[in-house]
Amino acid sequence: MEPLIITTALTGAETTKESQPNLPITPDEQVETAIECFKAGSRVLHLHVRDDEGKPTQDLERFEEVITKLRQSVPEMIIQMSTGGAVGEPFEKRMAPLKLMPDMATLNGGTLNFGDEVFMNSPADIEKLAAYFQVVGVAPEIEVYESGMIDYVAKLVKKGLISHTPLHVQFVLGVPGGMSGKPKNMLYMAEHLQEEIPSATWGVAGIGRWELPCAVMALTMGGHIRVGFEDNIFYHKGVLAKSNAQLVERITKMANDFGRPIATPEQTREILGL
Ligand code: KMH
Ligand code: ZN
Repeated sequence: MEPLIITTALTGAETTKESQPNLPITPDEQVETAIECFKAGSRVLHLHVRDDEGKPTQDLERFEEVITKLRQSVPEMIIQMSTGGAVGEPFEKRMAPLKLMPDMATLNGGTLNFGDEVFMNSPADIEKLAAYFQVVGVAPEIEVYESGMIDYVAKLVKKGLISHTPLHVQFVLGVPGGMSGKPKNMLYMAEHLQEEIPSATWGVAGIGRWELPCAVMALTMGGHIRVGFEDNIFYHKGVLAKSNAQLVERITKMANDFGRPIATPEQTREILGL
């Protein structure tokens, strides 16, 4: 079976220390978490950063500080910076981290209601960001929250606005306002992606209670898996996870039991075309 890539979304923009006391927010906490998660089998780090007050920021200096420390401490981990940021962040600020040449960065495939807010990704902004990815030569990971976003991204691929191959697409399922992580939704998303962008690879980030059901589906379907406190803070219903690494360890154990190998750093780069 295709080796499994586990991505850790360690911090995010929405999760608070109040809700999850073990949320890594300082650069040192983020580096320590990255080391633990790499050891537990994770190969990609989906990175948001926080300011000194713990608030989400797209500040370039903070990203640079973290990426520099990560490259020293865990050089084989693939760093994927967020261009999504927090809801309401100006688009220019969201684009800025690409200047730091991470291995990858996210490219969100459309606008959706995000809880009580609206996560804006206008066609003009998406196309501008897609063009910027090509200029700087960073690999995008496409974030899609419902199936229509796959159709839209496929159009950008056909127009040549997105050219990285194989294109890696993350199904983010369970955001209040987006598609949920029901098995039939996952089957549909995977089939639809295969029809529209046959060469694409995919992973799933199940939000909240959808994290584990989506992971189990992806494990058997040959997709990749994202876990971490950006998406889900619990280990079991009502029981907080002790760390991001604990969530990674569970997926690694499931994969081992199931007989699906964990991707090595080299295999991860090959699968993602890095
Ligand atoms: N924080 C969410 C509004 C991304 O990283 O590209 C968007 C997000 C997506 O987290
Ligand atoms: Zn994110």
